[in-house]
Amino acid sequence: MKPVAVVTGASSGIGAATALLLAEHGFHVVAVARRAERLQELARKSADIESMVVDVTSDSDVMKLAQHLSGKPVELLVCNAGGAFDFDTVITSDPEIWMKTYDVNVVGSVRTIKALVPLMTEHGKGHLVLITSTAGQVAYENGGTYVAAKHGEVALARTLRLELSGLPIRVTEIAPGMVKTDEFALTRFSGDQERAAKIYAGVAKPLTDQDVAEAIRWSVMLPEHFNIDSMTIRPVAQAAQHKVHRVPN
Ligand code: 8X3
Repeated sequence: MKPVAVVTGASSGIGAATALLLAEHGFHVVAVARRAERLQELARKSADIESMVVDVTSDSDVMKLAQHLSGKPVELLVCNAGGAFDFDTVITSDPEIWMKTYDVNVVGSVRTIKALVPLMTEHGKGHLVLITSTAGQVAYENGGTYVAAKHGEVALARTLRLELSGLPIRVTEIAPGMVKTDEFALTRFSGDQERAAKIYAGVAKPLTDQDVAEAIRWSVMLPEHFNIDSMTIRPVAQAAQHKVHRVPN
């Protein structure tokens, strides 16, 4: 039986690209997200992808996922579900958005990890990969909700690595910088295409979801004694969070 990889937030972007790449590299992938149609579309692309509608903010959904996986060789969990839902100063931000951002990015990962680690322990090995962000390393104006949540997710990865010490479970945190996906910036700007496009304006080659998937695949396929604690990846044009080379058009 092929090793099982669970990818959250798999209905688009980095999650979908990762599901496809892992399926090409010997995993049976359980692709989870909230949007059934998109997941089904993804599952049609590979016989090694099955889909399941799971909202990581729902205890009962995550419990259903664990039940479905019970007895299966679960070796990998990619905690990718997340996102930014505003671009606002702390002073003008909405506390509800703080809660939502923290719930999806941090507690959603916690829920899924809590549910799946016992299966990995039973199986005898496992790997938790948390897709954080360079927003988990440095603060930026109008990024408060997302910056705080991503700092939280980094802390989660670090804590887990200590607490799981002695178990054959690897913990990797991958922090992408500027990645151009279909939805990240659009979601942040509530569907405003013009504002979303400005994020990438003049940047020769932002990272793609496939680039991030490749970093995940590489970390996962290293020998089992070899743990990537943390990996920061950016396009060459982004020297630092605030230092992006843009070519005027
Ligand atoms: C996305 C990177 O720079 O928008 O995780 O925070 S950034």
